[in-house]
Amino acid sequence: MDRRQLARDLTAIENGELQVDDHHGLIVAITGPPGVGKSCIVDGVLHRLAPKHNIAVLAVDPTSPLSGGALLGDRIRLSVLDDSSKSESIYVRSIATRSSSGSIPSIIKDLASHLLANNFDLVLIETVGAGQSEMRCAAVANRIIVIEGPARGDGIQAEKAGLLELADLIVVNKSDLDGAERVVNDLTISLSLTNDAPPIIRTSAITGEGLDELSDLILSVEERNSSKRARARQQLLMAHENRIIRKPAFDTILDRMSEEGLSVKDALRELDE
Ligand SMILES: Nc1nc2c(ncn2[C@@H]2O[C@H](COP(=O)(O)OP(=O)(O)OP(=O)(O)O)[C@@H](O)[C@H]2O)c(=O)[nH]1
Ligand SMILES: [Mg+2]
Repeated sequence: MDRRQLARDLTAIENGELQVDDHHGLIVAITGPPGVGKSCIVDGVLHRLAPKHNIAVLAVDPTSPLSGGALLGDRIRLSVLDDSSKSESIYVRSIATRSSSGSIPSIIKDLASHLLANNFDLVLIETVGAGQSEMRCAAVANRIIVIEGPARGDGIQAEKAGLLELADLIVVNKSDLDGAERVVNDLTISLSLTNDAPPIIRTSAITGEGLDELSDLILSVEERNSSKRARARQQLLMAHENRIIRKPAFDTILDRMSEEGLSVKDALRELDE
């Protein structure tokens, strides 16, 4: 595969200059709070699955428009890329969530589809599970793995973010540290009320515990019914939002709202016309 052509295609997709059709295949989102070990886990998984599998990684960079793209590409430093026997079957791309013409989740969906159509058998999306837009990035995938870590005294992060509902698998990372066991127990208890609870496994990106199992599960984990529905919900909301954003009158209506005091209600009515 010609990497330079691929990079050019992906840039064209990001810029809205290349349309792609949905392509069937495995897209797995790896999401969780900042610093929980997502990138280290992706690295460990790539070490195990490459070169047998061709894997693309889309790292969604939450760089704010204020800090610009300075950190771009730095957030995901993968040791597996130094191994030439594996790096040829891996492709990594960072996506900045800077303001862009299109919606980030739908761009990610298109990038993933294009990669699947170009010989990659797995696309991993690394995204920080922090807010609504990140949840939508994860909902683009057809499997979602939520990474948790030892509690930091503020309860279960993912639960707060509503991410557990989307999870097909929960990974408690940093099992080498105190407190990981406690998180596993807390999660098990809070999920015991759900009839289709996701499995929970423990990993340590430092000792390697659980990474073989996780690598297998990435390829084989079942889609839960409730996560399917939660993803469908996010996707539908996203599609609806895109439809409004793409209306030719959208920008002028925003101008009129800010400059002439057009009400939200009237704006909606005009958009519907
Ligand atoms: N003790 C321990 N440290 C870990 C483990 N996994 C990752 N770390 C450390 O946690 C820090 C963050 O790891 P990353 O992989 O960058 O975490 P991340 O979730 O990708 O972070 P963001 O992308 O910034 O949200 C690094 O200093 C890692 O060395 C683990 O299993 N055990
Ligand atoms: Mg990371």
